[in-house]
Amino acid sequence: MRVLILGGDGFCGWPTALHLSARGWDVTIVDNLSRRNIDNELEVQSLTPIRPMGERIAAWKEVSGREIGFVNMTVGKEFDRLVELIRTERPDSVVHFAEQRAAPYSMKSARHKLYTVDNNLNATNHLLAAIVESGLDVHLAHLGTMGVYGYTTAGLRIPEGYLKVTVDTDHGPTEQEILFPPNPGSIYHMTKTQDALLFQFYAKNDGLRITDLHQGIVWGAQTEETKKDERLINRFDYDGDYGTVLNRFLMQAAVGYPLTVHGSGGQTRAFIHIQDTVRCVELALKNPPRRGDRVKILNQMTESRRVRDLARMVADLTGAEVHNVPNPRQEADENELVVANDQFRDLGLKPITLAEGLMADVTEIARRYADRADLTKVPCVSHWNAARAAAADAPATVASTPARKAS
Ligand code: USQ
Repeated sequence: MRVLILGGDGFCGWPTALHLSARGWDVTIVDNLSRRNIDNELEVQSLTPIRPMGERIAAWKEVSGREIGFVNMTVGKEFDRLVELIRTERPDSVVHFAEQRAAPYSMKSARHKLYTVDNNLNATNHLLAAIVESGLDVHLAHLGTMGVYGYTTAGLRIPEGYLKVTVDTDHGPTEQEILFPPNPGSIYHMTKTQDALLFQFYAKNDGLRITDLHQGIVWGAQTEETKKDERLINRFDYDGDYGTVLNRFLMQAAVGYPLTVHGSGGQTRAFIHIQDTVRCVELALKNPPRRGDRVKILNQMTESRRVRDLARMVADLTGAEVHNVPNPRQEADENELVVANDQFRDLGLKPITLAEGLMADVTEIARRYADRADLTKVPCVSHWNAARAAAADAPATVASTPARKAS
């Protein structure tokens, strides 16, 4: 089976490429290395020493005996090359990670908003149009986000993409299934809600086979394959733009930085370990929709947690201090989040849940590379609007949780 991994140099893309290659897939990575360029722009590096793409691929060949191809291409800008690549490679599937994925980065300035919309929507539309143009029957699996649903429970278990509604018609009430109403909380999340409409259109108009994976917040750093050799190590973001909440807390604990809980920490979010991310992508590729099916939407998460509870777990594990800082984001202080993930469970996923051993693993990696950390990059300085920026300048009004001494 052949697969193109668009965005295969990133935090989810690289371990997915290795996971599929290890299971016998013929993998080609397509990436323009934009994530590394953003590191240069932000003047911060992955905590872990990721290697250049050529070295990564050579190390994988040495370790596994397997080849991975690499094409340097901007998916949303080089349409003719993309069509040619699909025609030449004739992949069974394409996995689409080639989008700017950080909400805070997308909200930094007008320029970052424009870049995120331009990059993400063009990548998705070019890819869909290129698959149609190639004339081949290629399954597309896209990495979407739980954030398309917003984080309001509305008293229901968030379904997998489609919502049953009853509509009053001239013939009385009738039942329909509609796309779950989008409710994005950042420009980045908004691009994923727009992707969903592109998918609906191309599935209906061109019969494309599409799977959209609505993923929660990924935590952890390593998978079975990235652990095999230091040259295969995955990236680990800890900065205020790209670092995600649990990995940031574990890293902060490792370097003695008080855990940065935004506001009350009552925000509930969905989580998944990076090892489960790669398993889910494999399961999705092995179970594609049939031609003519509607877009298949799966919730790719394994558990929901409140931010302050995560901070408490990390503090209990490591003795870290917890600080409540003004929230730079425009988001609800408190929310419930109950999510259906029956499809992956039915496909056989045995979810990894937050366990001390795995959290300790991440802390151990953070400790190992602590001297690479630039602590000035830890605070989140990207504000959702002017009022949030002004609040950040004002003296903090939210009290800190009493400090615990490091053991
Ligand atoms: N938060 C803190 N302290 C921090 C960092 C974050 O309290 O130091 C809070 C945020 O305010 C937010 C929550 O933690 O309430 C999650 O923030 P995050 O940075 O971990 O995640 P988010 O910005 O939502 O985005 C991440 C990925 C994105 C993915 C999304 C899945 O960057 O690519 O789509 O998680 S989800 O959140 O389920 O939509």
